[in-house]
Amino acid sequence: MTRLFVDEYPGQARLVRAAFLNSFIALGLGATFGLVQAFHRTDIYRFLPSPDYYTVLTGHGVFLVISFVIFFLVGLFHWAITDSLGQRPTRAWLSWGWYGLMSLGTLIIAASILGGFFEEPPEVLGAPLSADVLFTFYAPLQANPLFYLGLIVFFAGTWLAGADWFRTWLTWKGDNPGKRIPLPAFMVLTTMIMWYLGSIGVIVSLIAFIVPWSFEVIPGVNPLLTRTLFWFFGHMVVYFWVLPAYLLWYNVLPTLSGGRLFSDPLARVVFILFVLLSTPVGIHHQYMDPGIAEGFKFVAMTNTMFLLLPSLLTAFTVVASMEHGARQRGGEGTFGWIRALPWREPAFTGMALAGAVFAFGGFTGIVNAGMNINYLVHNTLWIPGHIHTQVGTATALSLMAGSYWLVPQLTGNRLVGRRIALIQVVTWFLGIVFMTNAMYRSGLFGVPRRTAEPQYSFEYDVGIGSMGELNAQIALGGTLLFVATVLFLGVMLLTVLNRDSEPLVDGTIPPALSGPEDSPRILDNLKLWAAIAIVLLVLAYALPLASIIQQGGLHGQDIRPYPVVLALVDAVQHAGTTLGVAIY
Ligand code: HEM
Ligand SMILES: [Cu+2]
Repeated sequence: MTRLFVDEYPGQARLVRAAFLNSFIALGLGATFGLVQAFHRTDIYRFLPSPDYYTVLTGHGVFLVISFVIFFLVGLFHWAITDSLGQRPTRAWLSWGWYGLMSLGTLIIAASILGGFFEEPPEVLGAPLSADVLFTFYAPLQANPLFYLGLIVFFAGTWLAGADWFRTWLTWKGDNPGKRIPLPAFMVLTTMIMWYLGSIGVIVSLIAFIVPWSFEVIPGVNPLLTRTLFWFFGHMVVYFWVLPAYLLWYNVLPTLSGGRLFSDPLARVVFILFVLLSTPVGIHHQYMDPGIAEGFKFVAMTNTMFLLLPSLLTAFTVVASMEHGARQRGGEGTFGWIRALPWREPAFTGMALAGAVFAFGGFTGIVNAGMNINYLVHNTLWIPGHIHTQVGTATALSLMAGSYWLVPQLTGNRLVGRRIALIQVVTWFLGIVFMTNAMYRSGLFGVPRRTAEPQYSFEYDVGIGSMGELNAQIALGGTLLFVATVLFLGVMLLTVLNRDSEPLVDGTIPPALSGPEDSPRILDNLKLWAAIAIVLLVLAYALPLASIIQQGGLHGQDIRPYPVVLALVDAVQHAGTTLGVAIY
């Protein structure tokens, strides 16, 4: 007997489908931009003028890591809360309210970015409609005010979504006094506590500084302050991107492997560690920023190394669960059990490959985190290499694989093209191996990131292979990724249209081998963990922020672009005076 989410909660399924639809549109747009970048920056095929590269790159970053991932996340979380608590969210208008705000915010953001493609962008709110500020939108790069307003509306939507799920949980708690929070719901709630705490930085930065500055209400901003507030949020957000994948790995992957989750208590510990540690580490993105004392950077580095712990625990728990599943299916031997896993199942294979890539991303993350080695890779193509193994694959591929399992339960339609789905996940995996391998290596030879023209006018001296070979791999990898995206979207579209069919999946998630009753009750005390997280945040950020404001002021100097020629004349005159000769 298949138990379908859509039959039990038709209203909730509709909202999840709507969120997924937005997510998939963003994925299609973002992947197209990614392909353009891969061809442009390797100089293999160009059809846009280079200045437009930054519009493309902003769109790529924002559509993928904001719209694609976060819309999927809210859909997945809405499903997880409803399904695991067995409880409908209490107010339908509230649910559709956050969905509406997030969609409106996204439309505004998208318009402000895409406006940049016009030769003469229309004037909106006193500035040309364009937002070439990349997804790290701190000063001094400045976008049209609409871009920031769109972000604020979007963030408001996510806050409201969290409120919706907390309400649902409180209602459930009232009806089920003393019961342990089911694991998927626990993951949703802890992730949202993390999001509330971590997004405060960027919201303050937007409302107090960047928006007034973009409207020219205040003369300038302290760039280091907006950077620091951005990264206060900027590291936490990477976990916000990855935790939906974790939710799938902990809850769905063991089932798909034919077994059960190894340890529910360990999973709870992992999510609490993220609440505590994911925000007080943001300064590790600022090792190269002048104006922040080395000591603060060192503290951030130490915190970051602690943050490896939850990832390693996850690797252990998830692999142990897969092994358990494989042995249930008759797998034997030290490694022989791996063959007994259901490799023909696209949802399984996609998630397993995503997990494998995540491990590589984790190792390269340790390189980024080291204060001294970071100087080697900072702002090189190594960094997008890292991004694409983490959010670009661990998350994106898990979400796509998860869709193969979840979308049939949300639509009541059978998945179309299982073989194509299998080819799709493998194609993505191959694409990412080519692209990121070449990105990592290019980075080690100093090829910069975020530039349309990385070739300058000299030849890079690459250790092994050649620059041509690295570029070819980036273009090939990018093409495979794009093809995989198109296949995924095609399978999804056909599945949604596949009306008169019955899904083959069963949505039941079996209980963990070591269940919640084995974990201390204090783990479910969300108030306590939130309070400790706030203390850690204050400890990590109070002094650096105070010192930044003391040095540069709340609003800093006027940092409008300064004409270089004038600066040069000044400098020459200054040199002349110093030397005792008058130069005019
Ligand atoms: C079709 C698949 C994709 C291709 C071909 C692709 C290609 C690229 C390339 C070539 C860059 C480097 C641009 C530069 O630094 O000059 C880049 C940057 C980036 N990509 Fe992708 N990518 C793809 C999918 C993804 C996905 C799925 C995600 C996340 C969910 C993602 C997130 C990012 C981010 C965050 C950056 C950095 C943006 C910035 O520096 O502001 N990409 N991508
Ligand atoms: Cu970080």
